[in-house]
Amino acid sequence: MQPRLLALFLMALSLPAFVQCLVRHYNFRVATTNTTKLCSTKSFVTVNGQFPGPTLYAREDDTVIVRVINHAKENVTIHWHGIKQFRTGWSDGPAYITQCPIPPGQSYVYNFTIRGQRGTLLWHAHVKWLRATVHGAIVILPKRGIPYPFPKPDKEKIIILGEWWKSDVEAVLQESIMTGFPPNLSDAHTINGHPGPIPGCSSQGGYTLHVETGKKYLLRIINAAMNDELFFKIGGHKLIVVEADASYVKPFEIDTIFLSPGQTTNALLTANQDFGKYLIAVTPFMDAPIFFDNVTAIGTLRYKGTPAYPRTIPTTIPHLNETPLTNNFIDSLRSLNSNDYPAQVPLTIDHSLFFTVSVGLNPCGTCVNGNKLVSDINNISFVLPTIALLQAHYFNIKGVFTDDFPSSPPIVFNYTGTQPVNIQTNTGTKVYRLAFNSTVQVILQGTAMIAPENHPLHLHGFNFFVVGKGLGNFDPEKDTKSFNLVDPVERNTVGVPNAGWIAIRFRADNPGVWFMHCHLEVHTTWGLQMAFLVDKGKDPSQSLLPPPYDLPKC
Ligand SMILES: *[C@@H]1O[C@H](CO)[C@@H](O)[C@H](O)[C@H]1NC(C)=O
Ligand SMILES: *[C@@H]1O[C@H](CO)[C@@H](O)[C@H](O)[C@H]1NC(C)=O
Ligand SMILES: *[C@@H]1O[C@H](CO)[C@@H](O)[C@H](O)[C@H]1NC(C)=O
Ligand SMILES: *[C@@H]1O[C@H](CO)[C@@H](O)[C@H](O)[C@H]1NC(C)=O
Ligand SMILES: *[C@@H]1O[C@H](CO)[C@@H](O)[C@H](O)[C@H]1NC(C)=O
Ligand SMILES: *[C@@H]1O[C@H](CO)[C@@H](O)[C@H](O)[C@H]1NC(C)=O
Ligand SMILES: *[C@@H]1O[C@H](CO)[C@@H](O)[C@H](O)[C@H]1NC(C)=O
Ligand SMILES: *[C@@H]1O[C@H](CO)[C@@H](O)[C@H](O)[C@H]1NC(C)=O
Ligand SMILES: [Cu+2]
Repeated sequence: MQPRLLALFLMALSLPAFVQCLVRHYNFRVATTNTTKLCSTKSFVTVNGQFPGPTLYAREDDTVIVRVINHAKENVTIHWHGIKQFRTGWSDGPAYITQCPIPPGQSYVYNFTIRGQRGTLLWHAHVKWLRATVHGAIVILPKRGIPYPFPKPDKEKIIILGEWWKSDVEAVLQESIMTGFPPNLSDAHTINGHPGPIPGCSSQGGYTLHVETGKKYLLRIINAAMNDELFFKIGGHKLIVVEADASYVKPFEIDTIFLSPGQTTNALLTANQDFGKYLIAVTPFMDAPIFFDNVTAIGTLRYKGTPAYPRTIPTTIPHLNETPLTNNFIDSLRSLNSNDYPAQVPLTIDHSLFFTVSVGLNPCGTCVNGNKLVSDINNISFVLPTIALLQAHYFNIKGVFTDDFPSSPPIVFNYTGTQPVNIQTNTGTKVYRLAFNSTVQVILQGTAMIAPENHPLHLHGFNFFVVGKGLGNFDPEKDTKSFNLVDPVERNTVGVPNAGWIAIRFRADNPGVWFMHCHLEVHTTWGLQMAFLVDKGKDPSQSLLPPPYDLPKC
């Protein structure tokens, strides 16, 4: 080979190193869309006119630039759920926590780099209840040339589970705020926007998953519902779970997936059954006997080459209160913890926190019964400020928040026993302050107040390890002994079991203000929220980047 050609050849070989990290540009046009589908005629807000919205594709280490242009009448923000946003808190998205919302007619550029994560996440609006229709998938592929740590699938399919109200979702929220009562339950669950049968609504085609015999599919499953934890099941087929919340897990086989709102999972499906149609069921889980939201979304898996009008092969539909089925799934999740993907569980703890999560009742003069349902962490129902917390922190604006969020509840009681006589809460805008790179353990303790329920808690800015889980009251002597500090699952959203507790650990290596809240939107609305303020480190590379010039003002 001639020297010049050889040089070119060598350059071509090394080229992938140069093009490995890309900058990916997206335009998100937020606007009001009219629909006569989905059993109602209404206008609702979407991104680029799509429901669910567009998929954001990136590889690990890519920078993502999304220009969000607000053509709707409502204030908008977008949250990149599960993306760690290292030093880029300005791009995290929760309204009045990291940014003021984008007003109608304006735009804002989200700019972040994806590091140390690969798998499926979701993006969604993070203001009021807009995320009901403003959401979509985030697909993070491994770096170029790095394979999946599981058999390569032939095809990938995104499956987004949602909830649909026939009426306007903001009206449902407003009605609940006015009355003090729980908001109306949704009218349907959806699979990629298809509801399947809805009572009192002429049947519309459900979602169809087309498969070919012998092929292997990677299903990227996302629970984008507002208030419902969901079971997902495909008749006649097993699924092999390989990832949760964009972290690899030790593969395990199961027939029913269980996801809380905000949780995502990747599972392999092999099309190894006879030709035909198989039922896909998406149905809610509620182990507290308060509501009976039992509308199942039905879809079908269909083999290519199946003759016309085959019989659909059924599946047993999980019961509303089938707690053991949820535990089958949750207790199988373990970090992959391989050489390439080690589980870096903090083994020593700088901040040991104990947070109760509850529902309460506060006086409300204008409400129907003179009181309203509220929700709290350590007896504080969080009040959203009118200036974003991150802005107040960065520019040192006084009077927006205080940093005295308590590390334990004010009153010690039998959390999962009889409820205390006084079920009122305090209100406040408080953060818990953490030194840069300190390690944190939080015991999230459910209580029996008013409505003991499973609360899926979501933390922004970090992944955490779920080191322990149990029923009843957490016992520091006994329960810490059974913690898994070797290969606990790493994720961003975890269910605090009904009348039980969960233990999480993380390293506060991301400076900024990071929201933690229940991902049941109804409880977030009622105040089940707080924020961590993580100080900057000594090195300039350990501080928040300056705010972008187009950061919305309020
Ligand atoms: C949607 O419907 C409303 C009320 O019927 C109408 O005013 C509006 O122009 C429609 N918008 C679009 C984008 O069609
Ligand atoms: C994104 O952020 C990086 C790092 O701060 C900066 O260099 C770049 O100019 C930004 N890009 C856009 C389009 O704002
Ligand atoms: C909520 O449900 C009640 C009872 O079905 C109904 O009267 C009311 O109009 C609903 N509210 C909204 C905003 O859809
Ligand atoms: C859903 O629950 C309601 C109220 O408990 C019950 O009347 C109805 O039969 C249930 N529907 C299904 C499909 O299970
Ligand atoms: C707390 O209440 C539960 C349920 O009533 C009871 O079983 C348990 O023994 C109580 N625990 C303590 C420490 O009193
Ligand atoms: C919560 O705070 C309220 C108001 O200060 C108080 O009355 C109540 O006893 C507290 N409850 C608990 C469980 O700490
Ligand atoms: C955080 O602390 C750990 C353990 O001491 C250390 O290994 C790591 O380098 C620190 N990270 C930073 C960014 O300082
Ligand atoms: C939109 O946000 C601005 C700034 O926070 C606020 O003043 C305004 O009331 C909001 N508008 C609506 C309709 O919520
Ligand atoms: Cu909750």
